[in-house]
Amino acid sequence: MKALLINPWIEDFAAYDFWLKPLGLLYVGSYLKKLGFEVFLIDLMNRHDKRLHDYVQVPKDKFYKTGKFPYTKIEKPSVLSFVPRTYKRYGAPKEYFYDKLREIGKVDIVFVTSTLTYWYPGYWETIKTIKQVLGRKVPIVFGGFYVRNLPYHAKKSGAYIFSSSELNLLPKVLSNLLDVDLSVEVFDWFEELEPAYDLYENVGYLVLTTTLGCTFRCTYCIAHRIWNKIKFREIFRTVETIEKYVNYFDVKDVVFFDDAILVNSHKHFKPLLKELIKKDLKVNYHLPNGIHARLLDKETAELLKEAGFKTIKLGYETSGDLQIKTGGKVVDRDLIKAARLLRDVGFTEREVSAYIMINIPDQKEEEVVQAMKICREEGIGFSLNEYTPIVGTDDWIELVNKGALRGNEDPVLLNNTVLPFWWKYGMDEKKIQFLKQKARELKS
Ligand code: B12
Ligand code: SF4
Repeated sequence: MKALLINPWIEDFAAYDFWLKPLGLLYVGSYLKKLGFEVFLIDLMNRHDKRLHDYVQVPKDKFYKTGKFPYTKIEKPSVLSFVPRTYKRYGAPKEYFYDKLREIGKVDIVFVTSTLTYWYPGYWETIKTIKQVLGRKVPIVFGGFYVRNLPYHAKKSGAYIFSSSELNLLPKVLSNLLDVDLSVEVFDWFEELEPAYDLYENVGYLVLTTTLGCTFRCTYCIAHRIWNKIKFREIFRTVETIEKYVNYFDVKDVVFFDDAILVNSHKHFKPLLKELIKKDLKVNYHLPNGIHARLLDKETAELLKEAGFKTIKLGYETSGDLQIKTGGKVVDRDLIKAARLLRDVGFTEREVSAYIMINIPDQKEEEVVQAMKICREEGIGFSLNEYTPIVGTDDWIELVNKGALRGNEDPVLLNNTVLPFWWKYGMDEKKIQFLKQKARELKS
């Protein structure tokens, strides 16, 4: 039987390919292969697909194969009409999608993934297009973070929703949908499978995760609610996967998406780093998903340097009382210690930077400025992320309880770019712009 995987479009005011790969969907691909499916992939967000150049001018890579997506200007959803920005569909043009769908031809089932909740218009448009081309009879299974977080909303896309992270539920779902017997023993898919990168003709970089879950409980984050507990993949398997695909695609950049890569590091990340150093694959490694400053020690810093890490993001978020109020994962002294350890082994501010969030509920402007100053004093960079209340987090529950959110907002209204234009409980656009200007001054 033939299965088609699709990484859908993103519709938003802004989007950047900061090493974006549909990791979850690639695991689904591997699982389907194990079930005996012939699997195809259309990744509408793969800037490194050579065929894309036949349809559109693809912006050149910026640093380490990241870069801007091609886009088409589109009309805003009516609920966003008040936002004075241009709305865009990022990714491959429609003609590319039509051609790819026609080329692959008849399939038995389609799988569409999702990530950020407020990107749903792009996912829905993708599903609509699939139906237009393949007809209404081919079942479309829709999964990923948005579907898991907002299943009732995702259902309105008209696809069959899979709102779990447990891939062992797939055989039963598929048996029902396709009316065949696909029974398979429950197995540890995260350990035994690897993301099915072989479905690509070309990629610019590799993205992997060596763990699932997080041991912290930050009030603004949902990651710890997605997986019941933290899971580590055996080191030798991760190394095997990296080596195999680095050689297969001849890529120079390998990216880790882990939420908590430093947890239990003497048993996990340190031995992994030592193996990667031994292998000497001549690639750049990147950690774009804020690591835990408190868990970083001298040995890890040295190993990161020796292994060839080029991007290290530290999760800092804010200075001030909110550090404890939001869960206590990091306080100033942890950040300072981590920055010094990394600087001592030779990392520069180009390689190490902290994520600072703006617009956390009850956050004061001074706290953001203070956090930026600490980064400057310690010789590391920083990037500002605008806060977004994620449905189901402690923050969101509190905001709903105190009436600062209704609880049933259209997900696009919770987009961090949109929030300052309407949400009177947080910072307004003027304050955000002031902090961004302050950031530019501190960086210059
Ligand atoms: C890595 C990561 C990033 C990376 C890259 C993300 C990217 N662009 O792809 C970086 C660090 C750049 C990043 C940035 C941001 N991120 Co982020 N990110 C993640 C993270 C940690 C992992 C996602 C992942 O790949 N997981 C591993 C795979 C294996 O899991 P999965 O995708 O869920 O797939 C599983 C299932 O869902 C299922 N599945 C998936 N697809 C499908 C499809 C089908 C058909 C089926 C059957 C099953 C299925 O199978 C998989 C196995 O179980 C998640 C948190 C998390 N732990 O999930 C946040 C998360 C998605 N990010 C989040 C946010 C808010 C952001 C930012 C907006 C932060 C900010 N304020 O700037 C930015 C936006 C970046 C951007 N423009 O892309 C939020 C989303 C909130 C929301 N409202 O949607 C999350 C949930 C984290 C959080 N804060 O709680 N992020
Ligand atoms: S913000 Fe980071 S440390 Fe906190 S729960 Fe989420 S993934 Fe874990």
